[in-house]
Amino acid sequence: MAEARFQPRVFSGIQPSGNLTLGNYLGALRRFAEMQVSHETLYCIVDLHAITVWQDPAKLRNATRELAAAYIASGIDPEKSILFAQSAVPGHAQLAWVFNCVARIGWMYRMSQFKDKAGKNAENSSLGLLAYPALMAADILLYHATHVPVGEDQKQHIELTRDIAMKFNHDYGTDFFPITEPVIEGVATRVMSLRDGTKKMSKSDPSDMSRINLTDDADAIAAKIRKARTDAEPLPETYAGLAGRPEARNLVSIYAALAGETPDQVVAAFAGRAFSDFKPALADLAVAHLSPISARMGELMADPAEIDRLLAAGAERANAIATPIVARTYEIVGLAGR
Ligand code: AQP
Repeated sequence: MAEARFQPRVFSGIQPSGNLTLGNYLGALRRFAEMQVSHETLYCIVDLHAITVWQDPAKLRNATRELAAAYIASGIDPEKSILFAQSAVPGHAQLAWVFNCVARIGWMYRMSQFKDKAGKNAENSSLGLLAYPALMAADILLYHATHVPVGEDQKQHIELTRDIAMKFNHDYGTDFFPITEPVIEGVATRVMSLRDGTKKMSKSDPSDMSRINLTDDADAIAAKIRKARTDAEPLPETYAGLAGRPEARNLVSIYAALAGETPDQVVAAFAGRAFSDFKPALADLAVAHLSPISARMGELMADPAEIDRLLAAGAERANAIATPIVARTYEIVGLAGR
């Protein structure tokens, strides 16, 4: 039964859970800005996701505004893209409940992000942390989004979103929800920690030296890159020659992403040279890219009322798409409310 025809529509979100990193920028923000040129785009500040682990309320409110500022400073135009906070659109929580009843508990236990974040004490983590991927499926499917740009770490959650859409469609004999495609492209879909090349660069890593924050100043960026873990070997002739050297590969990939070059071009330009030569060039490149973003974020944060106004306008536009989709979902399921 062909109930819906799906226009290409892009949705993605970021948690307002603290310092945004170079990983968030290269894996997500920068690509979001590129996609708004050619697509209808919705970009969300997923504050309901953030509270799956405890957040200080005042800090959460500030982090929401700061993330809105980062979106805009990274090139997202709030007139063109729909930019909003998740909690301002009730449909996210409404659809998430339906998906909690469609998804299976076993699917949630298999998610590697849950295993990583819950750690050894999984029974003591919030129920929301376990159900996180059902809320993420609701975020995406609430807008019938067809494409979701994300970093590599979110691939498993998008696969689960597809499973939830398929099971809903199957259980209710419909094709109301699209089967969404992840968009994981570029050389920096998984930026690694500066202290451990096998771990993702993350805003919640306890070590600030493990990441470059979008708000770091030039001195902090240079110091973090100078102290980034590497090895004593020089750069080889080709990127393939960096096999087994995760920290070195990470720095080369970051350089390539920032410079708009291939990793092979970067390695060729520095072949035979030591990391002590490479690191200052990488630091200059990172500062040149991030300084204007951080300066623009500062300007935007000076007027929080304007950020709130932009987010409210975005929420209104998002609600206009979401409300009929929730109403139709409730009707399909047989719920009395509209
Ligand atoms: N290291 C990374 N490399 C590439 N992409 C990344 N992303 C995150 N880290 C990297 C992408 O950023 C988007 C938003 O992520 P998020 O904030 O919603 O949650 P996350 O993936 O859990 O990111 P963090 O930094 O690790 O946050 P915390 O520490 O709060 O959990 C996603 O598209 C993600 O792929």
